[in-house]
Amino acid sequence: MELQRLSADATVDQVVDILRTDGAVIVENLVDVELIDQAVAELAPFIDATSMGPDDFTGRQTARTGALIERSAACRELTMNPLVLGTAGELIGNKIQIHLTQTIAIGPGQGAQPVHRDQWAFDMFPFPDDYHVQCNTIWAMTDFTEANGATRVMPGSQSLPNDFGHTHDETVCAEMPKGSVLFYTGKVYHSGGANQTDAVRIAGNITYCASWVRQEENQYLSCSRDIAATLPEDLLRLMGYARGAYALGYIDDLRDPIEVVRPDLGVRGLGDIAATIPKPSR
Ligand SMILES: O=C(O)CCC(=O)C(=O)O
Ligand SMILES: [Fe+2]
Repeated sequence: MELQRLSADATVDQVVDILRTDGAVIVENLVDVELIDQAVAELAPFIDATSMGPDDFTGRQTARTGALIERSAACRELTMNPLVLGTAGELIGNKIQIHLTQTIAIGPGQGAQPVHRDQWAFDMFPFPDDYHVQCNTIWAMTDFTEANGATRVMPGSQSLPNDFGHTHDETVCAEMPKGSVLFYTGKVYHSGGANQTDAVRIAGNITYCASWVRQEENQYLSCSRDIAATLPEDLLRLMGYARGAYALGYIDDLRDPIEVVRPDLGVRGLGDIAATIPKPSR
């Protein structure tokens, strides 16, 4: 089964429909390459200073560089891409927040990563098949080719049992030009590919999760207060400077957490508890 591809004028409904059936979809050339080149230029000193992964899962020839909100204005724009936010909100069906931000720079000689599901990060919690706790993106920050380690995906694998038994023979390759994005759910089996070239493959991996779970990358500690104070309200809320539900994440005397970085933006009270009661299903 091949990965489906959409063009940059794709709608949220089109992306979500394919995510529900295949677990992954590529949107080609969603942003200009200039934005990607800006991100890579902003991040280059940090990527260069990042140690290689400590194990075979993170990749011993792979540099994972986080804190993209702190470090890159271009990545803030990628994080807030309207098609991405619309898709994540619709798939998760809940208030959402940033789960993690990282570049994944797969170096020459890196072998393929073990095939896995990203939602295993939640300590293997058995989320129901129809509940999506997360929605993920991998932006191609270089061209992605089979030879340089493009992400590998098993489309349609989201309902298979949990095990490490899947091989790369069962996967297809998310080849795509720089500026394209691979959307994939937390349930679909996938992996980083093997890099058999002399050049580094760079991905911008930005993921989103339901606002009631713990984030994979701690946004409060990965972004300094000084930078946070300069960010727009919608991005701060997405980082987690918000209540994740009626009473989740307030500070001290029921205050809005955004007041820590932007005292002018705090909203009094916890929220509307009546709105949190599920409507009877039809
Ligand atoms: O680098 C990639 O293409 C995928 C990496 C990945 O799936 C992961 O680290 O969870
Ligand atoms: Fe993954």
